[in-house]
Parts: sequence; C-alpha cells; structure tokens
Amino acid sequence: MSRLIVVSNRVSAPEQPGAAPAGGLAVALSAALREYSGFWFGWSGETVETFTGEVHTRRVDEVTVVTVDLEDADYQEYYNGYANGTLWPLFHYRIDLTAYDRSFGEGYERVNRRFAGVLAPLIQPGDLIWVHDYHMIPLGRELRRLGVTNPIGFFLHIPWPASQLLTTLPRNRQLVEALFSYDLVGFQTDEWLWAFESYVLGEAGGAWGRDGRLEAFGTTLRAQVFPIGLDVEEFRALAASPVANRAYDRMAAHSVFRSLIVGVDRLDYSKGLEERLAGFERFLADNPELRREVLYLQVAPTSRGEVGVYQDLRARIDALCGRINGVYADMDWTPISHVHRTYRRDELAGVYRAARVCLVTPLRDGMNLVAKEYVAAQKPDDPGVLVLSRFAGAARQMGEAVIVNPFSREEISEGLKRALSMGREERVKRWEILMDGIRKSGVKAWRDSFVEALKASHEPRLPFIESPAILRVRGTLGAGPVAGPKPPVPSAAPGALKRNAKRRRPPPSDAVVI
Ligand code: GDG
Repeated sequence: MSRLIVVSNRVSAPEQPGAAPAGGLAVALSAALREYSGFWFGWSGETVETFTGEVHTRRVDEVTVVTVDLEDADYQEYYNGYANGTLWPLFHYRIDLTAYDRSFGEGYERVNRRFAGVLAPLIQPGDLIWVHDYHMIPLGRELRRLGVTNPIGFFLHIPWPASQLLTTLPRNRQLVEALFSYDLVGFQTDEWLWAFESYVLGEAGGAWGRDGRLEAFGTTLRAQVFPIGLDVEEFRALAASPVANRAYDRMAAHSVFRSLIVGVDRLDYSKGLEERLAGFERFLADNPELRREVLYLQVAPTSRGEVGVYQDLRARIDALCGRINGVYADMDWTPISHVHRTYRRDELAGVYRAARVCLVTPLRDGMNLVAKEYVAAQKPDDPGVLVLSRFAGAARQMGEAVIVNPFSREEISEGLKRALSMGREERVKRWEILMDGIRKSGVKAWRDSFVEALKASHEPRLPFIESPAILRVRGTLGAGPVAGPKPPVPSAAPGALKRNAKRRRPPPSDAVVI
C-alpha cells in the first residue's frame, strides 16, 4: 500500500495531556491517518529566531508526526499575516477585515518554499501527498519545482469565495495558478466547487477538458466535492463515557426544569457569535413567558488571540453578554453563561447530550463539525434539536435541522422557539434522518474517497529529477522521516543555533488549534 503523507499547517494529535484541544481539521486528520502508513507533516507551533529546517519526529496516538519550527517573522507574516489576516477573512466573505499587505504575501510564499524544501527529501516514489487548507496553497507548486512527481492533492476546509471577492486580492491569479500544480483539489460543498470553477472559467480563461478535468495555465486538474465528517461511532462512545456522563449530570443539575441551549465555537467572527447573541436577546424580548425556561451556555475558546480583530471580538462578545444578562437576569437566574476556556472532547460530548438545542449559526463556514458532533451525541429516544445556519457547509447535508439565516435576529429567535417547542416524535424523526446522513458521510468515507480520487486523477508527469537542492539535503537526511541523524542547517547563519531561542506560538492558554 502507498504511504500517505498528510501536510497541514498545524500538526496535532488530539488530547495530549496539557495540550490545546484540536480544531475541526486536526481532529479529522488524526482519525484519517491512524489507518494509513506514512506521516503527518507541518509546523511544530514553535518559532525560533532563525529558521534551521531541522525536523522533529515523534509518534503520537498511533500517528507519526514530523514537524519543523518556523522563524518569528514567518509566524507574523505567514500565520498571523497572509493566512489568518488575508485569506481567512477574504474566503469568509469579510473583505472589510482583509489585510492586503504585500509583505504578508511574501512571507506566505517563503514559508511554503521552506516547507517544500524540508518535505521533498522525505518523499519516496509511490507516496501519496495530501495537502490541507489555505495556509498551504503554494506548497504543491513548490514541491513540483523541486522535482516531486508523486500524486499531490489539496483539500480546502474553508469556503471558496465568489470571484467578485477573490479578485480583490492582488495576485489572485497566481494563487489559483498554484492550485493547478495539484492533481486533485477538493472542496467541502458543491457551492464552493462551483465558485472555484466559475473563477477558472470566467477569470483565468480556463475550459473544461476531458473526463471532467479543468484546464488552465497550460495544465489540468480534477476538482471535486468531499464533505468532511466525523468518526461517528467514536464520538458516540465518547458521549457515553464516564467523563461525558459527569458533564451531562452537571449540566442537567444546573438546568433542572429548564431547557439548556448550547453553542460551541472557536471565538471567530465567521462563527456569527454577535449575531447569535442578538438573536437570543430578541428571543428573550419576544417571549417573556419562555424567558425563565431557558439557559444558554456559549463555549467560545480563544483562537488566534494575538490578532487584533480577535481581541476586539472577544471584548465585544463579553460586553454583549454582560449587557443582555444585565437587562434580563434575576437574582436566581442568569440567561447566558459564556466561557472562554476549553473543555475536553468527552466533556463537550456530555454537554451536547444535555442540551435541548444547539445553536450553530456561522455567517460562513466550510462545513462545521460542531453541528455533526451535536447530532452524534444525542439520545435516540429523546434527541435535541439543531438550529443551523444556511451558510454553513453542513446545511447542504443537514436539511432536517431548523435552518435559519444567521444575519436575521428574528429568524434566530423564531428558529429557537420552534426548536424548543418541537414535540418528541418530530425530534426523533428529524434526528434519525440527520444521524443516518452523518453516518454515511463519516470521516473514513471522506478520507478514502479523497485518496481513491487522488490515485485516479494523477497523470504521469516528467520523470523525477532530483534537483541539487534535494540531493544536498537527502545526502545527510536519509529517505525516511522517522529515524536518522538530525538534518543539517540549510540556511542558518553560523552559530545561530546557540542563540536560537524557541517560543511556543500561540501561548498554551490559547485554545483551539487550527
Ligand atoms: C475548519 C473549518 C470545517 C471547540 N471548542 C472546543 C473544542 N472545539 C472543537 C469542536 C470541533 C472543532 O473544535 C471546531 O470545528 P469546526 O468544524 O466547527 O470549525 P473550525 O475549527 O473553524 O474548522 C470548518 C473544519 O475545518 C473541518 O474541515 O468544518 O468549516 O472552518 O471539533 O468540538 N474541542 C475541545 N474543547 C473545546 O472547548 N476539545
């Protein structure tokens, strides 16, 4: 069997003691890798003063992970800069928050070149390479430049923006051209796939080629939809674990005679938290008789806490919760509890099970795994109701949820009321259909269908020409990623290692890794 090399910005095996919990991408990838030989490659989450290219290899939770440290400037320009200050807001339709600084783009290209330079010597003939997400778009092109001819696929976890938005990005054409170095490009939903096709055909002068391939920039690729899912049975087992039961009991005792409403989101503007709170406030205003019947728990762990927009968002959410509680709370009842800390995954599963309603109302979201986790955790004979934004990729598969427009506080309020008043029979009927759907499109189906499509879409490229750069590194690194001496220092200044102080990025208090 071919080895599978998974590449993503952050490499994280979930739930290491003391580590930050993994975001949706990391949880899904870890589940995917456990059954393949190969390794997971990416950034260590640490920075050093001077890039060395030294790889760290370890085995975590049955997965071999290979990481490399980045430089302080890389972290600012690539991670906080282009990836999270430019591409993330732009791809989530927030051009008002998009930073267009040129230096960020240069840092992004530099880091992708660095990743490629470290990864290329670790690749063996026959390996399949699967690159993930917006941090890594140019990586395929850089690997090709270094002579890698293996099948390389790319999966985008977030939305692909409409062409009108993408064209606001300087060098948008180069970004899309870079995707044409891959054999296969995957999206979460048909909506994001159509937006990509529309750019290629309308802006890049591309055309349809044979077998449904897209042709542009003198080459071809296959683009397809692969909706990400959960390991449903694993999550159901978590929801029945002793830790989950304790969390369930705590929440049940806390909300006795009341209905618990839950929201779980990384603290991010794409998740629509402010609009959701405004919708909840509207619900309280419109339904005085139901006020004391509900408790709303919002878990919103900090994410990218070093970025200014995220700090501002946190301050606004805190103020909004404080204001709503100030207006509506009584001496024995407070409508909203909001917490910025993270919980263990099994604790969360217990909280989901105790909640009568889950509010998942992003303004734009590639998929949204919380929606699926909530459904997976429910009791079959008395399930809760999912209220879901029509702008989450998950809504394309989860039509039995109560679908709302997250920009409308009236729709959130009405959706919440409808969910709270839904009888058991209808809840069970809707839940069974949702459950059937998430079982059929679980994480294994996602992984296997992508890997199969990658093998099928690979077209022979020029023979593997080992560039001098690769030969230089390979000479001391060996072919495999696992054992072997530490590699040399390809680009460091003499003596740099001695004073090459490491920093953990972001700090350990920061929460969900993405
Ligand atoms: C990206 C895309 C796409 C949250 N709080 C805690 C915690 N979480 C976990 C959830 C869930 C994950 O984080 C969030 O996943 P999402 O899918 O909702 O969102 P993103 O992090 O934005 O992920 C998204 C995903 O990639 C996968 O392709 O669905 O559209 O934006 O798993 O449970 N986990 C723990 N404690 C917390 O406090 N343990």
